[in-house]
Amino acid sequence: MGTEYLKARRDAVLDKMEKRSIAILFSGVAVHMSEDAYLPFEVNKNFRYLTDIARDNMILVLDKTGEKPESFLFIEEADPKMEKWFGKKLTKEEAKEISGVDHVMYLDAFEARLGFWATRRMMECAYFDLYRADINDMPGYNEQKAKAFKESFQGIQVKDMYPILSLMRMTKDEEEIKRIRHAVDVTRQGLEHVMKHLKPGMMEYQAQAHYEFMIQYLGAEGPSFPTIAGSGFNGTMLHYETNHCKCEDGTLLLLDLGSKTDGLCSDITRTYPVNGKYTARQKEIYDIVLDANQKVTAAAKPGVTTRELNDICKEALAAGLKRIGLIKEDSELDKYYMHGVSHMLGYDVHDCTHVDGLKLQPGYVLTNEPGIYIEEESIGIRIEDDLLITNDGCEVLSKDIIRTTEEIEAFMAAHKE
Ligand SMILES: [Mn+2]
Repeated sequence: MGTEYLKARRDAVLDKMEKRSIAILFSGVAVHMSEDAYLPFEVNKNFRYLTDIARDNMILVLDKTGEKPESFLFIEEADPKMEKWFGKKLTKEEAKEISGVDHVMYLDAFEARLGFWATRRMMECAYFDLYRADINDMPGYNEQKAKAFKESFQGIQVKDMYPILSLMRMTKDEEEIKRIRHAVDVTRQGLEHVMKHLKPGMMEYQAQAHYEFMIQYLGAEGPSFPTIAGSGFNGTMLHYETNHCKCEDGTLLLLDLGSKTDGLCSDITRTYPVNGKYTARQKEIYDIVLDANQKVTAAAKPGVTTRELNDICKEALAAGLKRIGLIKEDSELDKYYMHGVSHMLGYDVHDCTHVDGLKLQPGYVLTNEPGIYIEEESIGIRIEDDLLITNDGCEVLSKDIIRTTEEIEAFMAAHKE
């Protein structure tokens, strides 16, 4: 496949940029945690999307000021002394081979080059990634750089490239779909490993360790978000991440987890019986959640909105809970189900979240995750699959991750030590 898919992505961005403009995208810098320790480096996702490189201190420039559009990558020049401490930097040749950009240069050439674009090429507009998740967040690295640019180039308009990238990233190309499939398959193997070992008395963090061992063993970059392993009552807390309790006999273990492979994420939830058998009550609730999951899958197709999927989910859950007498009115469902059924999935687990209310299109990848949380019975059940929207419906990317109570009980029974 080479780097054709990256060139296609960059060309699509260039296509949407204004004439006499450039786009400047920083990969970011590692953030200090304390003393000389750093937080794990998180590359800017748009930078990775356009280069397939997850390294700090790099700059991608898409240049639309000349006769034909060109791409530039500015990288650090290796210092052998520093490499002894912090590992090898990419060489120009390696950076070019991975990204397929037209020109790779060292960072010290960046300013002169910027001056050239600004004056000799009469650049009118510069795009930066100005995304901020929350209005109260500190400005990110790219936003700080945009501010500095604005101050030194008063006559050049600064624009946000995030809307362009975000819309593009909603529709996955073949390479992204291939990688998400892989991430989902790694997650399947991780979950099967948990099912093989799960038994009463196991600590939640041990179930987490079984999962994370297997995905790491299979070469994943790591979990795509902090693993949620909530047993019994803890399964009713949506973002329980402490995972420090014992999985008691007769309870359920809710596992909401994912893997990241080559930058792309999976996000799956399964709810297993700790001792290998669901109680009649657990099964009753489980099947209501599964019914909602299946109805959402059946409805997911181009033209439908995630809001409509959520309505379908709520209708199914409410009907089920009314049937077993847990609620009388649809409005009471809020007590047992309080989140959306779906979010986009991609380079981020909650991918391109600002694009709300859009109609689904072929190539979108999203989750399908109904749940029921009954605090007073310590029953928390969620079943989450990953869907790829096709031309006339959807494909369940996680179809091979077993989900019925019968399949799960049979699997656990077959692998009891
Ligand atoms: Mn999810």
